[in-house]
This record gives sequence, C-alpha cells and structure tokens, in this order.
Amino acid sequence: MADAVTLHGYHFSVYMRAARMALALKGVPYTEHEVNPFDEAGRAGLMALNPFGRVPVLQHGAFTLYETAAITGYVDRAFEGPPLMPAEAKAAARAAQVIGIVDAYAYVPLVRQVFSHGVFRPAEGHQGSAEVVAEGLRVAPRALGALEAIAAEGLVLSGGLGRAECHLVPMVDAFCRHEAGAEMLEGFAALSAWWAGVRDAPVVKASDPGLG
Ligand SMILES: N[C@@H](CCC(=O)N[C@@H](CS)C(=O)NCC(=O)O)C(=O)O
Repeated sequence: MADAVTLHGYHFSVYMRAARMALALKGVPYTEHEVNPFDEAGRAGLMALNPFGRVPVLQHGAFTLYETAAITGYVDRAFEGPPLMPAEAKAAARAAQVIGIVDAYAYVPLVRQVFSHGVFRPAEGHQGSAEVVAEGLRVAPRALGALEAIAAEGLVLSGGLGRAECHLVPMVDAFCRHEAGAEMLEGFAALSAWWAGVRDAPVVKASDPGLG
C-alpha cells in the first residue's frame, strides 16, 4: 500500500493553497489536517513538525517536510503525473525565480498587509489597520513589477499551471479580494492577462478556501 500523504495546515493559508494545488495537479490523494499557526494551541502542536511554527507541513509516510517550495518540489518529483517544472533551463530558472519572489517580496505586502488587514480581519469581525493596508499598497508595486516582466517574457506565467503558478495564484487571488489590490493589478498588463486566464481553472477554483 502506498504511504499516506497528510498536509497539515490552516484552511485559509495561501501557502497551504499552493501545496494543495500542487497535490491536485499531480493527482495525489491526501488528507488535510487543520492546524492554525496563529492560535497558541495550534502553534504549540505545530512546533513538533516545524521549528518555525508555520504551515503547511507535508507528511508522506515517515517523511516530514516544511517550507512550501520544498513541498511543491517534492510533490513534483515523488509522484507520477504531469511535470510541474519546465524542462528547459531558462524557463525552469524563471519558475524558481517566481517562487522566490513570491516568498521573499510578495507575501508580506499582498497577503499579510493588504489582504489580512483589508479583507480577512474585517470579514472575521476583527479590526484591520488602514495604515498596514496602505503600507502594503505602497510596497506591492515592486513585486508586481518584477512579476510583470516575467509574465511579459512568457517563459512561465503564460497560461499553464506548474509550480510557479501554484505559488503565485494564492497571493494574487488574495490581493485582488481587496478593491485597491484588484485595481492595482490592472496596471500590470501581462500579469493581469495571466491572472484572467488562470483564475477559473478547475484546480484554482477547487483550492480556493473562500477567502474573505
Ligand atoms: N516560508 C514559509 C512561509 C509559510 C508561512 O508563512 N505560512 C503562514 C501561513 S500563510 C504561517 O504559518 N504563519 C504563521 C506565523 O506567521 O506565525 C513557507 O514557504 O512555507
């Protein structure tokens, strides 16, 4: 019998969604185990799986893995199904670059600042900070501009769904749930066209946690 796959994570996490999309694209059956890293009890349990207390964490049999880029890379290599990275060197490098940009420069302004404070907190009945939203909107164009250049080049972010898109879709989707975020994205033509082309794909829809 094949080793069981379990994805530990928070339902609304954008990183969790990236891992969920990679598993779906490969057609891997798995179980989701809900753990909220923002809640003290959830975080305490999580520390046994990830010393940084973040989600998602993947378990495949006795193998435990955290960091979403490592997870989507492992899922791509460990399971049958369509490859999630381009075979060609330059396109593969661009995919890796998108994943890096998303983690290092896009997540905080797009998600932690604009989405969390402008959409998620108010939807959950908590106070969001207008200053934090404004700061996210101020900083976001740098990451969006970098991604725009990559989308315009077209080696990745060109309509297919692979690892780069698994990482970027959740961030752009969350950002666009805020009116000012959606408006800002329209100013980045290639990135907007990319998003319009993939947003209704079945794997994108099925992974949507119903954010805000
Ligand atoms: N670099 C990590 C980031 C994961 C991450 O930040 N996850 C968020 C949820 S979207 C989290 O667990 N946050 C908990 C916290 O910030 O304490 C990865 O790629 O997995």
